[in-house]
Parts: sequence; structure tokens; C-alpha cells
Amino acid sequence: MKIDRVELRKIRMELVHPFETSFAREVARDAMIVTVFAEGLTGWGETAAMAAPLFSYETVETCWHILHDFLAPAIVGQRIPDAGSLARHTDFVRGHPMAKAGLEAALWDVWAQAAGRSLADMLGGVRERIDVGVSIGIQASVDDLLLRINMFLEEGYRRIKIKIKPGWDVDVVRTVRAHFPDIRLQVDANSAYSLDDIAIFQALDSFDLLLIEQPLAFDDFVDHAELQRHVQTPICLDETIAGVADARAALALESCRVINIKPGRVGGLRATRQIHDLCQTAGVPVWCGGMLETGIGRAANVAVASLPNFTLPGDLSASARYYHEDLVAPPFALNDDGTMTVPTGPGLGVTVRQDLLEAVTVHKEIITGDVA
Ligand code: OSB
Ligand code: MG
Repeated sequence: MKIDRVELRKIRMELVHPFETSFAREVARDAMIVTVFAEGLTGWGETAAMAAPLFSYETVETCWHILHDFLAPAIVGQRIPDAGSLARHTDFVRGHPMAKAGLEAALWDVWAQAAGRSLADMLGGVRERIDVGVSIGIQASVDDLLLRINMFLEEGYRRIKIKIKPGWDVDVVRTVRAHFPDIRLQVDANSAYSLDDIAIFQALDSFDLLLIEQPLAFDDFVDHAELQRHVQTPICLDETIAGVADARAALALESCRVINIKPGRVGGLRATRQIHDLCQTAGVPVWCGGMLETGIGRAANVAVASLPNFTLPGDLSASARYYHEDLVAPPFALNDDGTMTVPTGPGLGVTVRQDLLEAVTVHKEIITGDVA
């Protein structure tokens, strides 16, 4: 595929409900959308970085810088038939996996459309419907949290994840478990604790949690391995796994027993597949995390979640759980059995609502490769 031009845009989408983690309270999602034009086809990608460097060092502005000044100019005018060739054009940039993943996603959409195949099919997906869960932020009170869990269970979600932080952990989980003894439940600390808190995680062992996500530092492998040796519940890494090398390190050091793969965090769909395969060989289950993506990023995540070793429910909720109106048609929705259907049309398998996209666009530029 010869790349004709790349369009970059920053968007801002208001969230239906504020989303609070141990690191921030978000009322809107700032993100970048990448559009690749190649041989008459149009492909779409989304970057996972947020406005501030609180989840990882990348931000919307660093993604803009890296995409605008380095990655897009490196591929415009080039023939790029697959993800391996793309990597040869973009590997010169050290790090910045979120910027790389946004561009790679748009190219995967183009490659899949050119092949007349769905993205899920191109990636090796094996499921028509996926199990999904919902990630619930920190609430003003435990009663509010119980109400929200109840609402999502009634909507059909079959796995609940709650965010924890010091002061909002063991007692909250105990109360949730008392009200909902049988639900599939897991927690996410977003790096809010240290090894001094081992007793908190040992206390969580009594609540039959599926996993404890990213309890310790965002860049740590060693302390997570130590913690895993002292708790029964599987530790799951999110922030720590920013690429294939990190997954190899985590497996070698036994830093976790589960990995949350976010394509946008690990550098893209090729890296996602590599990590998926490494984990499958190691007998480590994976699941697809989320970064409050719009339907564009969500479509790629849903495709990924259809791969064989994605055996735990993903943080892949319906469009309406995040946004009043999503950027794609049809929006993502739950089936009656609480699953989500993997699109089967060519590429992402959903249509981008360009009128709506324009309305949420804050800034855009086209990189043509012509010298200005
Ligand atoms: O840690 O998994 C996380 C959202 C933004 C940043 C980090 C995380 C999250 C979520 C929400 O938990 C997942 C989703 O529903 O998209
Ligand atoms: Mg997480």
C-alpha cells in the first residue's frame, strides 16, 4: 500500500459520567485520531494517551509531536504492505508506543479493507462474540458504588472492575462482595501502593477476586514479583507492560499471572499479537483493557479480544457507557446475553461519523509529504 497522506487531529469528547482513578478525575476525554489515506482507502486509528502524563509519560501533545514531526513524515509516500514493514519505518523513534499504536491502527484498517477482511479475521480472531466487563471509577460513597454496580449488572455486564486507592480498598471490596456474592469481580489500583502495603493485598485474598491490577509502581517488575509470592490472587499488570520486551520481562520474573493488553499502550496490534502469543505459550491468560476509547479505538480493541488467549472479559463496554454519541455507526452495544459482537465488515467494520468527528475536533493537520 502506498501511503498518500496522513491526517492528524486532536479531539475532545465529554464523558457521560466522570471517571475517577487513583491518579485523576476525568470529565472529558482528550485524544488523537489518525487517518491514513492509501490507494483510495481511508483507515482510522486512535491514540490512547490522555491529556496529562498520569497513566504513562505520553500525552496527547507528545503524541502530536511524535506523529506530526517524525512518524507521519517517515511513512508518507512509502509503500507499506504490512506491520513488519511499518515497524522498519518507525522503529527509529525510541519509545512513544501510544503514538506508534495510533498510526499502526489506521494502517491495519487500510490493510484489512484492501484484503476485504475484518480486522479480527486479519489478526487471527476466533470468536464472534466476546465477554465484556465494565470498569467503575472511585465514587463519592460506597452506596453510590453499589448503585452503579447494580445498574451495570442490570444492563448485562458480567464482570465488574472497581478502582481502588489507599483508604478506598479492603472495606469497600468487603461491602461489594457482601452485596454481590457471586459476581466476577476484580480491582485496579493504578500504581497507588508500595510493598509496605502487602497486608492490604493479603486481606483482599478473602474476596475471591479474579485479579488485582497494577498494585505497585508503573515501571516496576521486581516488587510485583515479590508481592505475587505473598498473595493468592493473581496479580495483573497494566501500566508496566509498555511493549513486548516488558511482557517478556514480566513473564521471566513472574511479576504477574495475568496481563492486561491494551493495544494502544503496548505499541499496537502487532505487539499485541506478539504479547498474546508469548503469554499463551507461558500459560498466562490475557484480557483487553481500555482507555475510555471512542468507537474508533474500541473497534480495534474488540477485534483483538477475539483472539484465542483473551480468555478473561475485557474493559470493553458499550459506547453509551462512555459517550452521549460515539464516533462510529453502529455504536457498540451489549447483546442480551451480556456479550459484544465482533464486527465482521472489512477493516474496523464500523463507519466513522465524520460530521460528529468534525464537531469534536479541536485541531487538525494533513501531512502530505510535499515540502511546504
Ligand atoms: O487503568 O485500566 C485502566 C481508563 C483510563 C486509564 C486507565 C484505565 C482505565 C480504565 C477504563 O480502567 C477502561 C475502559 O472502560 O476503557
Ligand atoms: Mg488499569
